[in-house]
Amino acid sequence: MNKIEHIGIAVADLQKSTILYERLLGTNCYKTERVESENVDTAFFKTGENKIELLASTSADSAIAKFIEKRGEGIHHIAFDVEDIYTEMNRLRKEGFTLLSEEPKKGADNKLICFVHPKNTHGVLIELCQEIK
Ligand code: CMX
Repeated sequence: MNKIEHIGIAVADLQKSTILYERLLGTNCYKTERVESENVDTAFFKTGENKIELLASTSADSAIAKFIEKRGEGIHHIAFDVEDIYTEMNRLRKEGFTLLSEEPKKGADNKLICFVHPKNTHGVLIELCQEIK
């Protein structure tokens, strides 16, 4: 894995949280995007080499809605940039990790993504993401 690509933060109100993170980071959100397949609206910020992704649910039964209901707002996942997501998924399968999808999915910000179950990783949801070239 190359580097931390972004940290995902689950929020209840994307508009309010975007204003707050713009004040916090001293930089404007550079992109908002709805990801239908994940039932989320996202807002992205650049912080040097890395990014912050705010995630708000668009449906009551989404992963983000369930997360906030159970654990409240906060850090939802850490995403690692990978060169080739298929190679990395195979490597992790062989290492015994549980991947949350058989195939990569199209995620926000022009990425192919796949998640690793947090039960394998000491309670931290890990995302692999590969830039779509
Ligand atoms: N980080 C750490 N633990 C998490 C978690 C997270 N983000 N989300 C859920 N969990 C924990 C729960 O607290 C619960 O723990 P306990 O068993 O100790 O109570 C356990 O995982 C099972 O959780 P659950 O509420 O029963 O939820 P599910 O099993 O239905 O789903 C998960 C959990 C991680 C498999 C599911 O959220 C998933 O598939 N996530 C991947 C997709 C996703 O998160 N999409 C949103 C982001 C999309 C994007 O970045 O674009």
